[in-house]
Amino acid sequence: MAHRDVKRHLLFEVSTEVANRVGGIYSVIKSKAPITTAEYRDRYTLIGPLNRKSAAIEVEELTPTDPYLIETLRSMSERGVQYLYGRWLIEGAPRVLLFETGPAYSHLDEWKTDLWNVAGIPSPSGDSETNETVVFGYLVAWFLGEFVYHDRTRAVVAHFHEWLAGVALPLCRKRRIDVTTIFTTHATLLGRYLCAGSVDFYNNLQYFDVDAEAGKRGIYHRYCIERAAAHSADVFTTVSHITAYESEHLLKRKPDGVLPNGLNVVKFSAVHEFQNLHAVSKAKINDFIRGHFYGHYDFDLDNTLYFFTAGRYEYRNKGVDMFIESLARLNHRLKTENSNKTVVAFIIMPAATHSYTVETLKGQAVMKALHDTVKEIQEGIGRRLFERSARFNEDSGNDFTAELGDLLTGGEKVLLKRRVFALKRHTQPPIVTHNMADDANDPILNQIRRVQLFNNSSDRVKIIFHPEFLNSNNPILSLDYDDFVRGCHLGVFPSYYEPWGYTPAECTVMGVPSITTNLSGFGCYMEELIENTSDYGIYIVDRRSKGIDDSINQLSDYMFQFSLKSRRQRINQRNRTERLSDLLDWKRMGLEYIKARQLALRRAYSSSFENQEGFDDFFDGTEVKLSRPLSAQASPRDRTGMMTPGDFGSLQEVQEGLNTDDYIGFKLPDEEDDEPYPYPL
Ligand code: G6P
Ligand code: 1S3
Repeated sequence: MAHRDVKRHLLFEVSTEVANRVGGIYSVIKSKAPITTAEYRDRYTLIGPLNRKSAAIEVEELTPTDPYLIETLRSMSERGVQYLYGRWLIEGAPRVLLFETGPAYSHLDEWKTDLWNVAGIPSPSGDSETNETVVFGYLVAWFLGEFVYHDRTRAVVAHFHEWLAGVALPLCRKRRIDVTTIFTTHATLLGRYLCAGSVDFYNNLQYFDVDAEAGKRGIYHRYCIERAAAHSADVFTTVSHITAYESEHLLKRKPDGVLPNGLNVVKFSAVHEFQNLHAVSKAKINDFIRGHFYGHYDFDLDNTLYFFTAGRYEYRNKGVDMFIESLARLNHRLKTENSNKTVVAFIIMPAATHSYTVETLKGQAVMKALHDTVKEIQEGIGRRLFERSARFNEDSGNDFTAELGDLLTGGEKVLLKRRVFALKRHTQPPIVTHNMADDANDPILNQIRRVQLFNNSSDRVKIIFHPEFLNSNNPILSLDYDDFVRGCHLGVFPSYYEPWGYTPAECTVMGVPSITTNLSGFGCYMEELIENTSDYGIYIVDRRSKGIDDSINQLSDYMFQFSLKSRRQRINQRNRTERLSDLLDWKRMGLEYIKARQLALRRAYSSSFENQEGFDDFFDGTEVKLSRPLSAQASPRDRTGMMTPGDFGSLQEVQEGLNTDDYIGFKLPDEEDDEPYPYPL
């Protein structure tokens, strides 16, 4: 590699979710933007494919000012490449370069042939996602190659997320493009596919015949891209130790380190503000519940707890199977123990639907009509009460209190009666809020049918399946996801496959307790950091060493124990949960990204470090401050101190000699060899 200025290096971060919400990676790069732009300013650019619909809302076009960038883009556009360069309208306002893939499809066949020739990666026709990946990858490699040809002075770090952005990695290596590369995988293709089936994944990871498994699932070519990306990168990382272990066995490269996901933690100036927000949001959920259960609204909202699960609809991977079964057991237990609590469990997972059901809309409409009528009558009564009080004459000999008995007029009584009659219904309150495209085969509905949680009056656990993400324009539950979370009491995420898991992390920073598992990156991370996690509102179900039935019982027991808490105890627990948020702040988590970039620079431009000032100075230049995570008295077991996530990872010895022998929080089972293949081939 040429001698380049590593201190003023540039950073390009490449992902298909730049200014384009698809899933978790969008959350990663968007929430990380403030700290990355604070560190790099205009030396940071995110690169993604152009999705005109979302870019129209999220991106403001800019004219490039960097002479090398201008030169590169001019040369590419002369050869027909189209792009949008601009500012992503999010906190931190990073620059983005979005390539239009459509016009470049004229090169598709040529590039596919090249990919086969240079990297041995096949790309069969008919897989549009792979075609998109190939075109995008070639555009990115083209851009990087041109850019470093024009800019010969500064070092360049190119950081790629997930296989969908990975095609450029083998190209950078084969073409010897003078950049240093990082590849971060947020899951593995095979991991996701294998876990979704009925395989004992974690106990057999080291035995899978990866090529055969990928072939059987029709994803061999995608798997090749992912594996090539992992092997071609200067630095290979993933989001948790559990996924590092998985990557080592399925992608056959041991990650150099773990870059856990952070959040952009917003602190309120008044500490108690988040508790007030809980009460405000809960009142909105209460309104929805009154409508949803109209005619069967026979439980006390003051003694009702809102549990929820949410995320991508991956029935088994996200543990929805286990959640529903545990709810059935919880229902039984609450009934037998004569509990006065009602649990309403929400499942928020998008599925194919044909809009809201009439029954769901009607529930909200009749409750709103009642509410409006009561408000009108209330105003009438108020006016009459005021008049009577103002005009009351003690000398009249009339009894003032007796006169108050007929404040409600005959007309008002009739109107009220009509509204109350409209609340009658002979059907059960619905489980699902939408007309499902395939009701009969929906796995969530079928599991609910199997355990017979039908929202009967006698049930202490009620279920509401909302198969669409929430937003504040929603006609029945008008809350943005974050506000909905704040209004709930407990998030339940019993995932089987969860490389990180933003959902419980988001609960934590909002001060909402949650249940996760020791098969999720987040769960392992918290378990490693805090001794008594449940005191802090992080309940971790053991899905690793326990059998499925025991795990379900543990989950059900956690929920039951939670139902026993008094309001005061819940408030105290929320305070403790919220206090953990510093642990998840990018100000802390982002240090791992810094270390990964340092390692990448050292690996690719080692000669450039010789005349640079010391590594420590270099590192200091980033000006990232670490805040002490927890208040002194409330500290859980003092494992945290001033440690950063990297102290549990492998990038701490960033200069040399990485130690990835041990996956913290997720250790390899003893490798007893000569086991038969885990299941029939
Ligand atoms: C917050 C509010 C309190 C409210 C409480 C309800 O703490 O500040 O005013 O009483 O929430 O908590 P709960 O767990 O019963 O929803
Ligand atoms: C992945 O998204 P998912 O929900 O498919 O990436 C996320 C961001 O790193 C991660 O939190 C999640 O566990 C992964 O599964």
